Amino acid sequence: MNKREFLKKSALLTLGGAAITTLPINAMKPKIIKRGRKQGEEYLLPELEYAFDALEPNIDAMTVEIHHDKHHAAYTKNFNAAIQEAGIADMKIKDIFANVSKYPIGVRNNGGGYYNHKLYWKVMSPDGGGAPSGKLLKDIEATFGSFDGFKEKLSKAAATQFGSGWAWLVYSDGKLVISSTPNQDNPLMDIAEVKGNPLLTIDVWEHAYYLKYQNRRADYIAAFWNVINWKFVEEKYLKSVEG
Ligand code: MN3
Repeated sequence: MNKREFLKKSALLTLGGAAITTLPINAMKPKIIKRGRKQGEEYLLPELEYAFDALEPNIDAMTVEIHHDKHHAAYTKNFNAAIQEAGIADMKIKDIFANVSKYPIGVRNNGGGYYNHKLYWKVMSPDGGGAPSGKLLKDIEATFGSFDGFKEKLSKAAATQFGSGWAWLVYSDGKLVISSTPNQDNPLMDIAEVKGNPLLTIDVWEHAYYLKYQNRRADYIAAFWNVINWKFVEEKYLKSVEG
């Protein structure tokens, strides 16, 4: 060790010693845990990456708070219990979904509830809205005629899903497809009519919009377009295409 390195190391040690009394404010903030779930570990309620009121005025703060902290939390808790009880807690979630018809209905309903909401929070952002770009935009235009045509078709799928459920943009068999599912079903499940990789989803359960929009589901769907995180959807699409 030369003198310069020695001095640098001493300075770091000194800093280390002093750190206890001079913690920067940032160090006090809770960390968002990004690591993947290890086999057999419990599924955790993912932290929201924005504040409850960050999607206002399109989606109101109380709806986001109850939807995340109560509904999504309950699905997560019940999914952990359901896979424990079914003896499949060690399985990967995609393998569970691919065989979901063989398991108790609680696995399907709560597993879907856990996964679908996790994706739903990701496809929204306070900086969202507008239109996608690059390959996704090009392929949407080639598949649905235009971005407006796509918007109309996905909105219609969301508006006409009877009762509770979800509308989807799916990468299915090398193509972009719009679909909808009842309850908490999703395109990764063996029971889905359109199977594939989910890219974008709209929750059309009443709990997703009723406080602000009451029975006006169409108004909620129109507002949803203002918060779509296209950057996230584009990345998910490129990964799906690459396989
Ligand atoms: Mn929901």
